[in-house]
Amino acid sequence: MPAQHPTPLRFERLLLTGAAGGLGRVLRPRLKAYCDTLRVSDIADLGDAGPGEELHRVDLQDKSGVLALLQGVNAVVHLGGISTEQAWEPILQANIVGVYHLYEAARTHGVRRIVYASSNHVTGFYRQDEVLDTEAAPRPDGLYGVSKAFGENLARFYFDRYGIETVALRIGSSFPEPKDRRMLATWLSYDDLERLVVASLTAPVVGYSVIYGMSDNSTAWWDNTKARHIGYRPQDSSDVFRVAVEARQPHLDPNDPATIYQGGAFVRTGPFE
Ligand code: NAI
Ligand code: 15L
Repeated sequence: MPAQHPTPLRFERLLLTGAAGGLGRVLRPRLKAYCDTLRVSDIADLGDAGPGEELHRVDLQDKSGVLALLQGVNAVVHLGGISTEQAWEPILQANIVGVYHLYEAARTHGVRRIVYASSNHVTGFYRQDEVLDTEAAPRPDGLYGVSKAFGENLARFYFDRYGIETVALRIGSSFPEPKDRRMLATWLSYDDLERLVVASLTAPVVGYSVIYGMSDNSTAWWDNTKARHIGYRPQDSSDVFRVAVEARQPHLDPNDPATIYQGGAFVRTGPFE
């Protein structure tokens, strides 16, 4: 039975990986309210350090770099890595080798909790007429989805073996607005993303948990009932965009795999060289 550790509501030092990316740039200013020091990392340029920030330019492939990155950190929000379907080699290095480096570094330094940006593409080959709960078996829709399923499995192992807690966020589509009809179901507003990440960091006990990252959308393919212990309450909804989105995309091809499956166009993207 792994040891349980109290979770502080404010952290001394939080690590945000992937801080130069789309969601990293959203969360970077917001997470400062929850920690004394925010350490941000990416392989890409991070700009200048703001008050209370530490900048680390680290490639997730670099085992010793990742080890140093996690020193002195209380908890991690792990967004870094390849975020779309791409060639195997970058996915392998960032999302498989990289996530292993992250968990090994967490084990070495005694980091107790990781909020892991997984993806809805772990279950992208379920149909859009199915509603999944958080225990549905993975049906990845590409190598990217497979790599996120690997990260989830690794996280589960590091909890069972070493007691490192993880909340795996199967994020839907987190953008300023839903871009198409599919995103009316998958959309996660930026404010709800913050609520989800903060709830995942601060819930007293999470063990290894999976939760889908979506706002309170009327159309939904996912049921987070089994993740209620995390205490995430979405406040936004794609519904306010519905009329405009449907006007932009009035017709859907019922034979298009992107219309049939939850993963949308990811189910027919690739293979890449
Ligand atoms: P993004 O692609 O904009 O950001 C990812 C960041 O990771 C980039 O800044 C990139 O430089 C960095 N990165 C890539 N390879 C790296 C490496 N080898 N070492 C260090 N850093 C590396 O992606 P976005 O949209 O910000 O997503 C963040 C996370 O959330 C990703 O893990 C993505 O898979 C996941 N996610 C995002 C969704 C969304 O709607 N934005 C939906 C589902 C999952
Ligand atoms: C993801 O996993 C991607 O990171 C993001 O760019 C979106 O494409 C999202 O899924 C989605 O399914 O809309």
